[in-house]
Amino acid sequence: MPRKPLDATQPPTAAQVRGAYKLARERYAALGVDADGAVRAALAIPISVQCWQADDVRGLEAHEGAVDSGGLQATGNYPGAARTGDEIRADFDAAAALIPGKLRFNIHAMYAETGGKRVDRDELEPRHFARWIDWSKARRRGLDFNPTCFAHPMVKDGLTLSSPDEAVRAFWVRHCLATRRIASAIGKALGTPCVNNIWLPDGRKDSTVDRTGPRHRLLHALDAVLARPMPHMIDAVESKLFGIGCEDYTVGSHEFYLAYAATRGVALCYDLGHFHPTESVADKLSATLLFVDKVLIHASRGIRWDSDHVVRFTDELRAVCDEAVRSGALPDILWALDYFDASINRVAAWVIGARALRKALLYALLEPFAPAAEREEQGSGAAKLALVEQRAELPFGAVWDQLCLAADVPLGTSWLRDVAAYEVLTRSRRG
Ligand SMILES: [Mn+2]
Repeated sequence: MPRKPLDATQPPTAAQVRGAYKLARERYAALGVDADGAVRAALAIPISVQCWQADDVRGLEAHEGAVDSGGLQATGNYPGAARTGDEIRADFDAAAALIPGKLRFNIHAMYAETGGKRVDRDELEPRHFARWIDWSKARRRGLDFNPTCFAHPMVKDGLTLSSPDEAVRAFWVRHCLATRRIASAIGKALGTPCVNNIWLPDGRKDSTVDRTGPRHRLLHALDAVLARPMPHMIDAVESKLFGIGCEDYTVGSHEFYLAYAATRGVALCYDLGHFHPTESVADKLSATLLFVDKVLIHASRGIRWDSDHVVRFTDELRAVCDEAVRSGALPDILWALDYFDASINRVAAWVIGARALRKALLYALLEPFAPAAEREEQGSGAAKLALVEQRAELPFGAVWDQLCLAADVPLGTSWLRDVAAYEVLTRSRRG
């Protein structure tokens, strides 16, 4: 008899999930871990999801005179990219129904909706984001923001806020000031502070001789942008190791922004894809948080030269979440996703990344780390190692399924069916 083909997207039943969870909860309780509490805590952590996965970082401007200004390149031509604000919002509504837990949305200045009128980036106002605000309000979701310091003719020789050209620098200072006003208006309208994260691509391709001048100019430009405190928003700054076309020198390096955030009282953004592959962001957290009040995590996944692959439940992501929980720093950490993959279904890319981060947070909250920490303190290295290693044997999957059940989102990979149905619906319209 021919065997029925296996359907890997077939989810477990609710009864199966409840049965497995009951046993798992006992197993964790025996190690001093409250699984119910971990599920609740993991669901309550807001994850800010990046709008730019929907449209390959194209933005909603006409792109008149847009230039490739370095460091950002979406690869792939999977059909169905969103073309308008309405399409991005509809796509995210579809994705959000498949992601458990509290979500925020994260937009860039280049997603302004100006009613067909050309409004340059230094003239943007809160009203140009009214549709994003209304949509977020209706869904009771927070909204985060970013200046867009790339893909614009005023990026000159790969430089923005660090340009030697005073007119260029002044333009980007005005743009960044506008984004802070917009972020403040967003935060006020939605009743939750809006994170405004400043990243710029400034750098040079090869054998940079003057490494001081651009950093000196960036320092003063940022001070001009951030001089006045703004209510209802949180300022953050984000470093990068290198970008395409600026392999030799990045003005806003890690050291630059670490020192900047510590001395200026702004949040520091760690993008997991913006470091040397052997460098551990997890290890940086405990040191950084001694000097910086808030850290913004951009969960992304670097592969060789690219920093923007879809987030997965990797060792690196787990290490960052573990460190956030073990150190007690969860209240000081803001979680966001930052990647864009144009080679696969973009709604699925959101779902996979957001579920992976939520999973890693739950995994961290379920860690029986107190006994291991005790052994470490007592100098029992082998016992600590054995206890840490035991974690892989615990029934984590049963708790994750329970979390999805509690959040009323599809179990296992059955969400793939929802994504496929949505794809059929939108493909006919988007061509
Ligand atoms: Mn980032």
